Amino acid sequence: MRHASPHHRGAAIDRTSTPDRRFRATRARLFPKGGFFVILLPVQSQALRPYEFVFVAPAGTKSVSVAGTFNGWNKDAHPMTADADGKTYRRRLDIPVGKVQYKFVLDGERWIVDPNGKTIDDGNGNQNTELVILPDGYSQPSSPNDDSLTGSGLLHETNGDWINYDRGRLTFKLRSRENDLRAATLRISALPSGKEAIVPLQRVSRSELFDTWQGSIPWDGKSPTHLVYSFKVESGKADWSYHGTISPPMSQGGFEVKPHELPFLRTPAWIDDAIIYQIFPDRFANGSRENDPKDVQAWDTKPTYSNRFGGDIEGIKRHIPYLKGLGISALYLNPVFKSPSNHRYEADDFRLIDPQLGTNKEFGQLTQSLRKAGIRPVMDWSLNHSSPEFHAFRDVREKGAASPYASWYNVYSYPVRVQDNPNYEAWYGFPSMPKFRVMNPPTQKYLLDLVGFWRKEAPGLGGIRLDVANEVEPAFWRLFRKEVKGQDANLWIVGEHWGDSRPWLQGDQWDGAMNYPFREAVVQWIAQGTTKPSQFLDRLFEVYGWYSPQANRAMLNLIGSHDTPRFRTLAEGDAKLAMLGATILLTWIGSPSIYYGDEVGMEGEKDPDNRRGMRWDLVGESNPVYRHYQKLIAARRSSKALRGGDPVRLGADDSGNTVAYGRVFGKDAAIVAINRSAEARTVKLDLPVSLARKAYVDVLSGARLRAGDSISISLPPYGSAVLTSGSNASPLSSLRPRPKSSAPRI
Ligand SMILES: [Ca+2]
Ligand SMILES: [Ca+2]
Repeated sequence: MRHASPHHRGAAIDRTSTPDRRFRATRARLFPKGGFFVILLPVQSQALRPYEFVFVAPAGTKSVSVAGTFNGWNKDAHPMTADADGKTYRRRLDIPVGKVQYKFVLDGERWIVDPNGKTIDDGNGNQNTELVILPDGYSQPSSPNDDSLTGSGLLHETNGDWINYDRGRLTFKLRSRENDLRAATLRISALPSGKEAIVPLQRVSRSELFDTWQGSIPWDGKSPTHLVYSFKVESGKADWSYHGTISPPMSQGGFEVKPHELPFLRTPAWIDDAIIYQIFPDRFANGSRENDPKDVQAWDTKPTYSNRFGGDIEGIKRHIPYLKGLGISALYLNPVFKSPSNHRYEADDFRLIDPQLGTNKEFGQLTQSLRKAGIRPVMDWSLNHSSPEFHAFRDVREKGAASPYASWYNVYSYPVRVQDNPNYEAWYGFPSMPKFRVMNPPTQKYLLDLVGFWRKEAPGLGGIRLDVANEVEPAFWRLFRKEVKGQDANLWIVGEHWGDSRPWLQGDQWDGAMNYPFREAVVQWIAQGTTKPSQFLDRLFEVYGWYSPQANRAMLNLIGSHDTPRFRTLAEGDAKLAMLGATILLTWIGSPSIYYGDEVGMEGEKDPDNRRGMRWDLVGESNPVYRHYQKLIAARRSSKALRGGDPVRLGADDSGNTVAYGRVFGKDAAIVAINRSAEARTVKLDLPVSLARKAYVDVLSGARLRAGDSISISLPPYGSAVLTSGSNASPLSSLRPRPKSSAPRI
């Protein structure tokens, strides 16, 4: 798509006379008084453009706000104001150019799409309104061969969105209009030494609107450094200097940054190598009949929203050998706090293990035993809300406004009524989930103190998954991160958010997020067959491009969870397609999370059916799905490239229905090829230097392959290959000189 959606409204604001305010002042500098030169410069860079949201509310609406990708879907961030007519609500905001999504929020809880906007499905069944804000100048064509530049597409800023530190290198990103530049170069010098480097940038991704260019210099991640830099951008025979403003080539001025002062995201090292297994505690294994609820159901009962199967901590403990044998290294447990529901997402008591699961002591023994077995336990905390039985809310129910806990919740009127349409703020309006005011000091203290409490109670704790984390104030997560990392920098913080999680992964909140956009891409191409290979690979790399490499590695990648239908069921029960999904899950960048039972090919519709009792009878080498998972896990454990390597795009063949990508970590390499067609295919790939001239083993078939500058991979119908480079790479690889780092250390 090249043009603004014809559906969006109110966009006719000032398209020409308002260059981004940050650049207005500097523009004048280019034309010094008395100067005689006149150079036609492109329109200046644009990060934001003003846009007015307009919504005509139904009668009886008390408030309307707009929430979207530009404010982290925060319904409180941007309330709209009613016109004199009392029903037309407006809000003018500066919106990032490019694609954004939003919804209107009525009375703080009803999320609706813009009836006058373009509705899109986010792939998870959620409908959002999509808005495309084009920078100036996009109506003209662009080419890397013409002598012109769409300056409004250029962007770089001196913050963590554009500069990153990871694995010994400082990386700089530059955005340009898609297909506009022939080349881009970073010119950088260090103060006070004046030492300089010229770094040619690589184009690392391309979307409909923008290209992303990137280059890096070595840095140790901590030494104080003062850097001054600018970008040389070239199109056709022309070139320009960009340093916030676009100037004639070789003009003075530059961005300045002290990288040691930037709050780069620092994630636990262990998560880079993790393979996660997710357990819904009531459904994994029943190790003790003594703690069973009175109405416990038979293990193979069809799940309902309320029935219970008696799964418990003892059951998990007894299956540690199974988990260890499977090769997983982290265990994500759905909530275990005392709770009235079988999913336990609303806690009666955040300091007490549900008696139907066991005791705090048993839980501590479990976490210790898991760690001994090389498995880091990850707890699931729902700090957004409590149950109505939580002591604070119970007190408010009993004492009303006089309760010392009244400030812990948003209560609209007293007495509190726990019933439909509750008179207090609740998650999704569910009376069973009264929402905390997490920034209320005593509430905040109670919730932050849980970190220290559970670190003691659950020795070996590896991480915390944050439920509905996009609905909690970012200010709270900033405090939460300080608390967690202050106690143990190795605790992994992973937030639940189903879309683009960039706002939370800037170094001050979470380490990673549930990677539902990844899942959506795999589901659509593999399970449902509704997208083409090229669309699939584009989307995978687009999502990858959202985040820093370390955030990508700390994502919880999944193809199914307690909140989605089982992958195999979405593939209409097809085991081969389920195995292709597993291949991608276990070979893409990010920490793969296996939803219990997927490894034996379990099925289940959307919840609660996706929470069936674990099928222990399906575990065994004769089960091809299980064998496939075993091989993939073993491959990931033995290949540095598969665990932490950067992804490399190799090819997508829409007519053959195949995809291939690589993973590269130093000299270690892997190639993954997927055939989603019913025919056998041979995929021929031209390889970049990082993957070429190596000896590979297909961990799925055992076949040995030797790659030259290209490779041919034979794939069975609905089959895949996972090639990992052996420790002794082909002697051919020594014939080609390795590319030298283009930047000297400064
Ligand atoms: Ca151009
Ligand atoms: Ca039990």
